Amino acid sequence: MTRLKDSVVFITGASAGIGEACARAFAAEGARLLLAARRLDRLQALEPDLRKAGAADVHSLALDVRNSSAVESAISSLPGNWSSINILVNNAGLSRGLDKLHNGKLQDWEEMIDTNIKGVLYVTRAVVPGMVARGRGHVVNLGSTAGEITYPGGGVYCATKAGLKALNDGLRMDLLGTPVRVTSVDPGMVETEFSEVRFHGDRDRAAKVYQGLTPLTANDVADAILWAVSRPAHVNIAHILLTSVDQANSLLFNRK
Ligand code: NDP
Ligand code: 8X3
Repeated sequence: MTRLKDSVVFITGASAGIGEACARAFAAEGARLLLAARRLDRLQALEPDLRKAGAADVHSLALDVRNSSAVESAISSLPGNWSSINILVNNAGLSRGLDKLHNGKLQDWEEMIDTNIKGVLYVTRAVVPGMVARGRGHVVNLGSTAGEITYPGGGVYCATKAGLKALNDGLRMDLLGTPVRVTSVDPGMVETEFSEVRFHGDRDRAAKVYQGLTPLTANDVADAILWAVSRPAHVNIAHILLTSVDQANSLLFNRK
């Protein structure tokens, strides 16, 4: 088992949903949590709870992963005791809209591509060289069932997650010969703020996404991530695909 106590775990998008659940799960293992999101107030509000849950320390950063220079300077200016990141959870991401591609909004596309692809690249580029130099590290990327099978209206979101799958595999190949591990955790539907963000704050429409079925919870996904990163150091989990029992893939659901 890889022990997580006192490991520095950097989680992007830790202010809500899966990222927040990961922060709680790693806190319970005694990790040192480096948390990033645009809503710093939310991260700071979580800190007391995380410390109470067992986090060895917590450091929160206001960061928009779409801003390459902000990412670079946030990582290069970390205080010495935070700079040796052991685990990176590339979780920050979002979907916007469910329009047919030929009617899609350019602003929605830019946001998804800039966050889900370019944001992951910027953070990975800033963090992974240090892992290689120190001879220790694990990168976890949040993929999706959407990266396996495209669904109508989701073309651009699905393309970002399919692209991320390629990046995950490419990074694992490029890191061959180093001890740094790379894992993609690909959930199906998880009830978080994801759909509310997709529908630009329309809560009624968001609630309908989960009606009549039992979706995954953010904790279910955090569990899978915790399992992947706690395998013995010679074991690399390349890919975990998980759905609720009410979902077979991106297109097939059991709705009552
Ligand atoms: P939430 O909307 O609940 O959380 C998204 C998190 O990402 C928030 O903390 C948000 O923080 C952060 N975020 C978004 N944009 C940025 C940005 N530009 N810079 C920094 N942080 C950002 O969604 P989920 O927890 O569900 O989603 C987390 C990840 O899981 C995403 O990559 C998503 O694609 C993926 N996923 C989600 C599934 C689902 O059904 N929910 C299923 C499969 C994968 P803030 O707004 O404060 O910046
Ligand atoms: C999120 C899952 O099916 O809503 O990646 O796109 S889905």
